[in-house]
Amino acid sequence: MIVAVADQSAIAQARRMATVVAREVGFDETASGRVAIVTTEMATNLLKHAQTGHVAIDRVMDPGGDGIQIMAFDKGPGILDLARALEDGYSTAGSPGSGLGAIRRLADDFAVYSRPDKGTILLARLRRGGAEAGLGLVQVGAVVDPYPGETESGDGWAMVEPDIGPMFMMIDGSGHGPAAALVARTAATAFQSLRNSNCVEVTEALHRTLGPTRGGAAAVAYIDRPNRLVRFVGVGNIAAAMVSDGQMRRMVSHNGILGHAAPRIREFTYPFGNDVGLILHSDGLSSKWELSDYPGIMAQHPSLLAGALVRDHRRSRDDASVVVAKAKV
Ligand SMILES: [Mn+2]
Repeated sequence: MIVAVADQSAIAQARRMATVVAREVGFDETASGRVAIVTTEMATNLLKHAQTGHVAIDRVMDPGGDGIQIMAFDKGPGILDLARALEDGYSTAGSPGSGLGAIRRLADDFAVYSRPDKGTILLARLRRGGAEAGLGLVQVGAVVDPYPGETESGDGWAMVEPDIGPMFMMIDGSGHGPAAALVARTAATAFQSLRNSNCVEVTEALHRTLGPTRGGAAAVAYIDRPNRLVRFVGVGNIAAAMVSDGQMRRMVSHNGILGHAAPRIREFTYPFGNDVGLILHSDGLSSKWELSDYPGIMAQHPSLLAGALVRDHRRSRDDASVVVAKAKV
């Protein structure tokens, strides 16, 4: 969920939201306290250095373990000297400046993407089990933000990591609110229980499962390591792209509403080279973006690109979700 930060009251709002998610994840008092400090520092930094921006709070569910992700993004002046900004006691705003150094110390994962005059994306993750020690062959970053005024999102995503490679599913339940959220939950639960690496069979199974619901747009993407292919099935409007060796290719979906009308469930394959990345997002984001707008970002934590796309391409009247993954090959 995303909070717009333009004044002091938004700092408390972001902190409250983070505390709720921390409780959902099962953090104890001490860990929840750390989450509150990190969120407060990040929101305060936005006001100080960029005047306005957004804080995104997301639950983390990936191979590194359960936790919470707090991201702050702005279109401010950028951090001109990152090394210096990370020093304790240093602040460009002339305050005591515990800022970035404190956030980095308290977080299990910390990353920054900043460009002069284009703004900054700051990532902090805190995990129940500590740092991303359990992180295996895939690194995942995501942001989900409900329709304005709704508390639950009709967009959702899930991943499974069969022995042979990671597989991702994104769903955009038709409409918004509780009925759309039911679609998202139903699809995620079904996807995780299937554990089948055949994208067409998975999509057909989701189509049957979603029959009694409103249905929605959905995509399934599988990084098939043995065959060095990304396998992709898309029904309806989920934007998808794969990245390898610095080149991005958009992947093809067919029209339809999964659960109701899915006239073509067809797999497309895209070969990859020395590395592979995956980007999936719902139509809560415009698809008019280029990876070249964010030089070097794929070399960093994938949540930073998710944050950048939400910052620059969020449409206001819809649920929004974006997942970025990087896999070792
Ligand atoms: Mn949508």
